[in-house]
Amino acid sequence: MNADDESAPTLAAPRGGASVAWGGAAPPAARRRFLGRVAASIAALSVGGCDRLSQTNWFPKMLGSAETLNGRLARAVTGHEAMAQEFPPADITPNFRSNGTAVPDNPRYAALAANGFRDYALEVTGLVAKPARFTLAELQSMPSRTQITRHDCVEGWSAIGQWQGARLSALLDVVQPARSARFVVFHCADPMEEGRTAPYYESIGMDDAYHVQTILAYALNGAPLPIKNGAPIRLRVERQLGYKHAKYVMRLELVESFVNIRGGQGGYWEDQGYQWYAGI
Ligand SMILES: Nc1nc2c(c(=O)[nH]1)N[C@H]1C(S)=C(S)[C@@H](COP(=O)(O)O)O[C@H]1N2
Ligand SMILES: [Mo]
Repeated sequence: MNADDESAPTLAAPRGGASVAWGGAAPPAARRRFLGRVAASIAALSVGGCDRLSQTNWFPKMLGSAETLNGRLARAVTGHEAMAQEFPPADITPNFRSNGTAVPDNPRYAALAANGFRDYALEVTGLVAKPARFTLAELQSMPSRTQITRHDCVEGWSAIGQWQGARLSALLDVVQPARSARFVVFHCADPMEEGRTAPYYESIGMDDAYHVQTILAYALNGAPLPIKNGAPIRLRVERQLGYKHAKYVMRLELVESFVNIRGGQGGYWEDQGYQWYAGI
């Protein structure tokens, strides 16, 4: 791959805004182009066959929520189990930078942090048989995974870090999602606007939720997760872009749909126009 392969890679432009360029360490352009061609041909097919397809029962189920289309296309090509690339320790970026919130402006969070997060508990609510709370110590004693991966931010930077965390699949096995649960929503501690009414949030589908590399990370590069990187718990969902990796996670909510949550697009940045499925 040469530098020319990285031409014109952009995320879908936010509504009414400028498009966001990739940084230098973007993923293989060839795969993106391939996905793009697949997307284009399926889009063409769908448009051509729309009237006929929409008569069937499965069509609304399959395409009823446009936000899942990119994810379905990516999985059609790469499979549910496809792994994000992992790296040797020598590749770790010495000082993993912070982006977005570096310290949540939230008195409740400040009190938890001041006490070393000993009183923190991750709540799990929504469509589960057994709603639960997990202290940090409980999360640290659950089945875990340690992985060295590259974080790609749409703002044009990447960094490689070693993350350790509880497997989200292990936590889901405890709370037992209902069959109707289709998304895990991550509610964070950091308010994004004046008045503290709108904290950061994100959501992922169940295939990413059960993926082996999807963890609730409590350590970075062998040390407790720094506050600037999301302490005490931040999501790692390695096949997607940086903004999906919710920091300062306080509550998980299992839902069938996120249309009634906040702006209805499944995440803080999605509500500003970014893609819900942010595949790398
Ligand atoms: N709660 C919360 N999570 C967040 C953000 C944020 O501002 N608040 N920023 C996102 C973005 S855009 C990126 S690139 C990563 C940055 O993670 P880092 O601070 O560990 O580098 O966190 C993501 N998760
Ligand atoms: Mo980002």
